Amino acid sequence: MADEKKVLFSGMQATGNLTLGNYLGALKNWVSMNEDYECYYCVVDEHSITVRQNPAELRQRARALLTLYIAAGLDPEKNCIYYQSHVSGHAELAWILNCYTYMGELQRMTQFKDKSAKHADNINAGLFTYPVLMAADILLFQADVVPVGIDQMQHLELTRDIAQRFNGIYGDVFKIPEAYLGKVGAKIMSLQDPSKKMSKSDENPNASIYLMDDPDTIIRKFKRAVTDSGSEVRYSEDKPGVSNLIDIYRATTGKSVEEVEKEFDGKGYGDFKLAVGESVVDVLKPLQERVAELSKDKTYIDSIIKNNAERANYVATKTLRKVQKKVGFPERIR
Ligand code: ATP
Ligand code: LTN
Repeated sequence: MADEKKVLFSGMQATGNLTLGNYLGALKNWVSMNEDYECYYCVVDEHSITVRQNPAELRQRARALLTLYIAAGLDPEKNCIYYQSHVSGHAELAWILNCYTYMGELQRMTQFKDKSAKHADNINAGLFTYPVLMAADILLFQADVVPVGIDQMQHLELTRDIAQRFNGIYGDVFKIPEAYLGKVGAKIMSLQDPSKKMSKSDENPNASIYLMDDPDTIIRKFKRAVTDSGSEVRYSEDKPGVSNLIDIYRATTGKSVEEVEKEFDGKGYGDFKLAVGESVVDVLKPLQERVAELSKDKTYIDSIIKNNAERANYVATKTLRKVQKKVGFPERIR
């Protein structure tokens, strides 16, 4: 990896089943950007335990997610793909940054408000400081760019504020990261309620396309997708259901809004929904096949996990030691 490349960092939680929203809003962009950056793709298992998890399931999901990163086209020889929990610098830096983040800032985070409403019986301190751990993830690697979906923009703004505050006190320690939003697909909406984002934690399985759904299920879910009054396939604010399906179709086929509208001119919603479903099957089928193939190669995946954790640890420790020195922790005696 050439030294002059800019750094890209991103991550996903190993909670629930990944959706088409995760793929089109994040993973797909990671793949399209990865040649131009020095990339770190993290499975953020430490973030996952802010919501109660079944340990065996979390372990299995974390591995499946790491495998999915590779299956999606991220080459683990060229990109650093690893588990957050294997690099202790994440938690260590998060602790330090907690002391440079205000309660008021964290109280404003909409994800915290949403998740505390959803998990009212377990509003733990980790859920509250979740964005600080995310800031630590990003700043530890001196990332220039962070590709995410729209829902993570507020966390990214906070990351920048924390970094600027820290730099203001101690000099230039952290690179100030920029968010990267894809042109299409940065916010895929629920198929059952187009005012809500498609989410892996939605209780209604028909609201989301899961990346591992089989073709029949995918087609069925699109057929059942909520559309709007009228019968025209047109992109507009008063047609949120149809517009969401157009966005999905654009993201899977690369077509423009005009091309899509023209293609379905004079045709009804039925034809359109079927075409969207088929385009999603075309994207997900090869991905699923590759996941199945890769999952069989335990030795290969294990070697990726080991080597990449070492590489990530090396880079993370460099930033961590610098920060520890700045805040006044005693030097290590060698
Ligand atoms: P949950 O719904 O359980 O909160 P999530 O689906 O938001 O989880 P994350 O692991 O938090 O999943 O997100 C991983 C990445 O996918 C993030 O970059 C996020 O912005 C993106 N993402 C999630 N949902 C969507 C969506 N509906 N449209 C576009 N991008 C999305
Ligand atoms: N908070 C993100 C996941 C996440 C992340 C990160 C994304 C954790 N650390 C660092 C980008 C960079 C989420 O919930 N989607």
